[in-house]
Amino acid sequence: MTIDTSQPPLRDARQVADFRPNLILGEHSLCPGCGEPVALRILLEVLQELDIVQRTIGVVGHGCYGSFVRIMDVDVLQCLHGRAPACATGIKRVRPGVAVFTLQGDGDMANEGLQEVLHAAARGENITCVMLNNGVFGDTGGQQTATTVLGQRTKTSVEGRDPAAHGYPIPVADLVAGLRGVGYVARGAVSNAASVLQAKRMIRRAFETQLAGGGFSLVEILTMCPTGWFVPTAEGPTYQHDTMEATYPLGELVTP
Ligand SMILES: Cc1ncc(C[n+]2csc(CCOP(=O)(O)OP(=O)(O)O)c2C)c(N)n1
Ligand code: SF4
Ligand SMILES: [Mg+2]
Repeated sequence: MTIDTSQPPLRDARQVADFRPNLILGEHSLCPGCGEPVALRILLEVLQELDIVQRTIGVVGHGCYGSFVRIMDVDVLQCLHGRAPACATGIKRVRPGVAVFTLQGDGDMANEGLQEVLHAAARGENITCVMLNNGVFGDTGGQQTATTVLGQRTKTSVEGRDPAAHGYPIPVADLVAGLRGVGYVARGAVSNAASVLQAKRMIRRAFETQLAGGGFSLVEILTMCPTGWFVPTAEGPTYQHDTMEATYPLGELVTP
């Protein structure tokens, strides 16, 4: 067989467009099939579309997403586990003219710092918190978190989460939605194209709420973690839909 060298190699030929937003400076190092880079992408796209990149400060917690601080072209700081809403509060009060967001996981927000997000919400702090909920401490090997759904297998609940032994999952968005002083709360997902678009709209509304001085906003985003869920990479979205989305319905819980 002769090789037609006038054609680009297959890998280049399939590259129909540059899909990487220019606020992402390099390759991420997360697992194939991870939902967190998708969430990062839509978050950064919203900042660009609202034209607030130059006046935004992010506060990032600790989890697999923590490595994004190296590749995102936005001013960010990383704080102690779970403390991002408190750090964001301080930044916003000192610099009320900037948009301030947190980027945390379920382990960071719901286990290590649940009080931080609840108090920030109850104070009506004019900040936006984003929680990436995969139901595991992904970064440390896939242990159970407060949001692990019943029956879900994790490194520390290998037979599946059992309420008698492990208690019930904590629905963070619902807790926050029950507090006065809250401007916008929503739960989205990134398991298919439609949910990615919906989650992006939610992030945009959360930032719009903050820019309008509308008080605390939270977007919980369900993200695939095939590694921590013990499922093949390609089955991550289906697993997420069948398990997590059944426990955590998607939609807006509080709107301005
Ligand atoms: C005080 C403290 N608690 C726990 C840890 C370990 N730790 C670091 S990252 C992490 C996982 C965080 O999980 P999550 O926020 O859900 O992020 P994911 O990795 O799932 O994206 C844990 C438990 C630590 N380093 N220090
Ligand atoms: S362990 Fe899970 S959350 Fe962490 S990078 Fe891998 S798939 Fe993503
Ligand atoms: Mg997690």
